Amino acid sequence: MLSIALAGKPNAGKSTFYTAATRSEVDIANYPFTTIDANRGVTHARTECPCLTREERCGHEHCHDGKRYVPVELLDLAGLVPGAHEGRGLGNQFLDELTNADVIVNVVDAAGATNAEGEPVEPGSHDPVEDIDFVETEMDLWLAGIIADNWESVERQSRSPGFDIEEAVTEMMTGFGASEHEVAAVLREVDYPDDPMQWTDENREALARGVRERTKPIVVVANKIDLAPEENVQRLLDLDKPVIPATAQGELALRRGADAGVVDYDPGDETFDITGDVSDEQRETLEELRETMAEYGGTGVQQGLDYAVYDLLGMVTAFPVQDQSKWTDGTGTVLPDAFLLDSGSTPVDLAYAVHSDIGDGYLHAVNAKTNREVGESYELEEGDVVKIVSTAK
Ligand SMILES: Nc1nc2c(ncn2[C@@H]2O[C@H](COP(=O)(O)OP(=O)(O)OP(=O)(O)O)[C@@H](O)[C@H]2O)c(=O)[nH]1
Ligand SMILES: [Mg+2]
Repeated sequence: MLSIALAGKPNAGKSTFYTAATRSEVDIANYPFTTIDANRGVTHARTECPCLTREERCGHEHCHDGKRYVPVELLDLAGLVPGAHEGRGLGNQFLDELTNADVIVNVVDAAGATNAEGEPVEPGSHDPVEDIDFVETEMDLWLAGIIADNWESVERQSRSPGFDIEEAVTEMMTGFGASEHEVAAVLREVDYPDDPMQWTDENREALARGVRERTKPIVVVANKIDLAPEENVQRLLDLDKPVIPATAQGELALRRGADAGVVDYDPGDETFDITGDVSDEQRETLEELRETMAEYGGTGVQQGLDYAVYDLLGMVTAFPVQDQSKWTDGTGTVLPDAFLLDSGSTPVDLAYAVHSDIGDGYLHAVNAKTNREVGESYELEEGDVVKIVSTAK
């Protein structure tokens, strides 16, 4: 499953975002380092369900009126402080977890109500722009440190005939989840000595930064917009980076309200209806939230997840079916599964995602929207419904 990690300084609202997005209750509190051990759960990316092109909605448990929710993993990590790569704060073990994720959501306190260490301060008194870059820097320095720890082995290899620095570095970096292609692209961009003995910390940091930039895209979630001065949010939005304004607390209130049957809201909606009995105080809070959502186009939680999955990673959602006219599986469930695949994926990749046997026995595929057979090199598009014909069942 695709994995999204929530990173950022302590007290920014990561666990609130996580609780809202996964609906599993974890500790939330207004002091730094509430979370110590990582929380791991399932949330969803939202897309349009292909059933929208048909007369009837599919009725799948993950389809609400044509809004389709596709499972992805979400990780809630301990807060990160400047110097974490050297062991400050809760240290650096969890930087490992960050680098294992496919994409990172950097949760920032846009209200400026917490300082660099995550301690509560007067709202508006800390500049949230300062909280953005350090997450990248900590990841880079941590990775550079690991490269340095492993450098001796590269130096040793260089004594053998036929040593190739590019090969040696590529082998090391693919161990961290980078592809050969990505490492090659980084090495083309940075200057480095051919002799590993002459590499400096700067060379290793440049390598680490290049690999991290290519393999760990980051979206900033500017959280606490309900509390934030508007100019703070605007300054964050003006940065030359992807920034999604959000109120994790607002999303949590709506999700709890929806679970309790007092509000009608699907994650990612721009607004909601109050459908049950709420106290005057609750109504007032909800009406304030409605105004904030109107200003920013929703609570930003679902939008942040969707941005990570569809914009940063460029994934496509494909729906395999067995019956190309009814769009069902063998038991009659309509649009039973949704798979997130890298852009450029083919029907063969989808077959392997369903099951390796289906992939191995792949014969051909039919686009069930057009009822036309598609070739092996056809690039799947968002929302494709595909019947795979395979020797395996
Ligand atoms: N006003 C407002 N407060 C929020 C929002 N999101 C979270 N908070 C509050 O911010 C404080 C910290 O929230 P947490 O979710 O525990 O933050 P965290 O980033 O997980 O913190 P650590 O685990 O310590 O790293 C709590 O008091 C939350 O209620 C929001 O959108 N608006
Ligand atoms: Mg937390």
